[in-house]
Amino acid sequence: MSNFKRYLVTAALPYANGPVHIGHLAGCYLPADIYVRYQRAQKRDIKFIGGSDEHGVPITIRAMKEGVSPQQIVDKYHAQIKESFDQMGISFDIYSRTSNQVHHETAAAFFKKLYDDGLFEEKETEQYYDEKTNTFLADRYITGTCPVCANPNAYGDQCEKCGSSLSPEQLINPRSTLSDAVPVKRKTKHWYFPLQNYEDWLKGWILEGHTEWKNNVYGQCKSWLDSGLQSRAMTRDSSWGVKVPLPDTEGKVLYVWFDAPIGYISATKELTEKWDDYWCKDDTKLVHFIGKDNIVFHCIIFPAMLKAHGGFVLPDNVPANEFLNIEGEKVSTSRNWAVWVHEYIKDFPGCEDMLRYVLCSNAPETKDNDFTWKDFQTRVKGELVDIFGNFVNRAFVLMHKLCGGKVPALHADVLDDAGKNLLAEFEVTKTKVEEHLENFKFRDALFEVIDLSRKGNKYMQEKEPWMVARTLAENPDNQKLIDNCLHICLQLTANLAILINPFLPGTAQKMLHMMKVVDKMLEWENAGKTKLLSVGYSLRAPELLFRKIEDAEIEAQIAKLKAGLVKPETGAQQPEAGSQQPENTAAPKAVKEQIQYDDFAKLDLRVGTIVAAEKVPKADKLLKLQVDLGFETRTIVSGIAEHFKPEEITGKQVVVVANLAPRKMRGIESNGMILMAEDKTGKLHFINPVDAIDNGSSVS
Ligand code: B3M
Ligand code: ZN
Repeated sequence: MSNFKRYLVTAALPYANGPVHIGHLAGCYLPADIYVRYQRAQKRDIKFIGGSDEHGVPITIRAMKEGVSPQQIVDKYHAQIKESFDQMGISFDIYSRTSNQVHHETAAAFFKKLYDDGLFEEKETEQYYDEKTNTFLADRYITGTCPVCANPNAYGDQCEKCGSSLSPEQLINPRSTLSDAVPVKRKTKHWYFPLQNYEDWLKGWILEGHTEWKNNVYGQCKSWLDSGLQSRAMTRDSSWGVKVPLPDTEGKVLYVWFDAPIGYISATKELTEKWDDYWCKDDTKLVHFIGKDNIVFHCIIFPAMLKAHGGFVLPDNVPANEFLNIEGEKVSTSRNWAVWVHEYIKDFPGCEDMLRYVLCSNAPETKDNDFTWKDFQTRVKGELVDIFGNFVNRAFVLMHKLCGGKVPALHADVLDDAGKNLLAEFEVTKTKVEEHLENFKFRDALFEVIDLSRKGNKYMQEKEPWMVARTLAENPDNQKLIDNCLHICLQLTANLAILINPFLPGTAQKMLHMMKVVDKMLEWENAGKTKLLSVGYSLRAPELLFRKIEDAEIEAQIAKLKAGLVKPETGAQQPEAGSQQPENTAAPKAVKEQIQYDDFAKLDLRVGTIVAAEKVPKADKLLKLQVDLGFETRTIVSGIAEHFKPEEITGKQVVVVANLAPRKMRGIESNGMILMAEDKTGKLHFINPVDAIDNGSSVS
């Protein structure tokens, strides 16, 4: 065992500019939570630190686009994210935020110390500036035509069409994504942190000192260090963030990646007066849980900052995960290709542990992995319902039926090898789970727990106590066989509660309730014990631990995902700053949820002719049409004014939904709807019969 006296565990601070999705959970919050819950059960002194990252350009841009203040953006998403974590059982000791006063003070003081120690380089450079919005533009916020492939929507750092990496100077007709203005160059002064000065130290510390780090983490560090480090600006021109604590620096703030990791320190200060025990004593084990895109910041830049500052512990490990894809495609928040945690909680109430289970058993620990709804359904059914849940349920049902609702005795005289072996497995499994968890192998650890319940099922199946019960009239002594089987199965159930607790805390609680025991039983030292439940103790009836996911539920989720209906509440289809999709590369519209023929047959579609058309006053989009349906002429208001002039369309035949309930638009009652096709550029086209036919003809 280690000689660490206390643990400090952090999970990356999510940007408060949107909700969290399941990729976030799988990548960092869930493994962090499992680790912390396990260490707490080991009675270790541990603090679990989290919070929202509330600074940075994406937040100011989101605010600008929504026409609200950055504070309003972060208030909204901080609350939403915090709630999602709560509901998923992510058990932070504190979930703070970087817009807090304590954080501003802590980050500013950190910067000031490095400044006073002469550790920054001061440099004046020219940067692109948007004069309309008065903002300096990061490369990503400049678009223009790619000099390589002529894509008109290339970014200032990269063309996503041909993959060329670019600088804003290379773009033809550069424009600001914020205002469409032509960016101009302006001089600006910033403070740079010379990372190259820490290169040798970092090489020794990581490449020689931390060979135990995960391959993906060690590998990324090595390639950064091998290619040589450079000075990085630690300040930005912006009005949102931690103000640079130096004279004459109006409009300058700390770079978000300078202040955010200091957020871990500020949050610990908020949590406890003894924060410096955790941050400043060598016998603290500091562990950062993050996703792979944050590796350089947590393994190189932040440690170099801590080293430069002095007096702080360095991370002992940074077990970063890779990414979780959804249904075979990369998560894209701008395209709305994501499973949002708050949506899941709403759609599957009470099923939080089931998601925790699937995200852990399929976690992207060593490579990118795929989440599919089908796999979700299969794992829940095949592993949770049929194995773990089934075992616990059978043990309880049979104990009520065959042992009077009480824990039966263990009779040594009839205890066979199968029983002895299974009892011995408790300790073996405990040791394996422990080893995996200490080494951040969460999938393997969880597998062992499920495997133990699988062994329990097999044992019960072999012993068939329900069959033995039929022999009792003839041979009353056989009750001992039944007792032994259920005694062992119930002690196993108690062990399962302890072992599953870090992964599925809600399930462990339900099991405690069924066994009428208190939380204390969940202490890790109890795992492996074979006498957790006393003989003669009466237990409750079983509760349902998990439920099956129906086909219809996953079909609905897939349809929702494909239809782009899973949206962050405010987000609509608005792409996020920095990841705008040029229109012609937007995802093709997926087919809507399946309907039955009867649903379709309710529509009455008819051919009609537009006999008159005029603009609706003060409505840019609407045309008022008179459509001759043969049996009558209808007034229909249609949102096509931006696409067609009234005179262009009079005389055209169209297909009309003739039985749509009337609706008032701008005071005009519209009686039906005309059908149009929209191509991928958003242009509308008429759908009409190839040959002119009688008005009123039905379409089916
Ligand atoms: N907010 C980036 C991210 O959410 C960043 C993490 C900060 S951790 C100090 O991926
Ligand atoms: Zn290109």
